[in-house]
Amino acid sequence: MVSLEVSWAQCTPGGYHWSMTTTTFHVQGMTCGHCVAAVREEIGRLAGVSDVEVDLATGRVDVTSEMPVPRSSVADAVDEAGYSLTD
Ligand SMILES: [Cu+2]
Repeated sequence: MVSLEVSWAQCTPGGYHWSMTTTTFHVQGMTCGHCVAAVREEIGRLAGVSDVEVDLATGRVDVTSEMPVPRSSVADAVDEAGYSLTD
């Protein structure tokens, strides 16, 4: 009975973050804050994406989403913003 209660407790969606996933991409060509804003905006439009973190210095882009975002979708979004993925 105790183990049943424990497993039930673990299945209760007490937090939302547990189902979120973060995928890292690298974008080349960004040179300033406007570039960062453009990339963030385009990737942010993708279905399921809840947050986009961009590091201008390294070109690193961390995409937080409910489901893993297809690389092709991110590549298209980045391309739409005028840049491209490097890895
Ligand atoms: Cu720029």
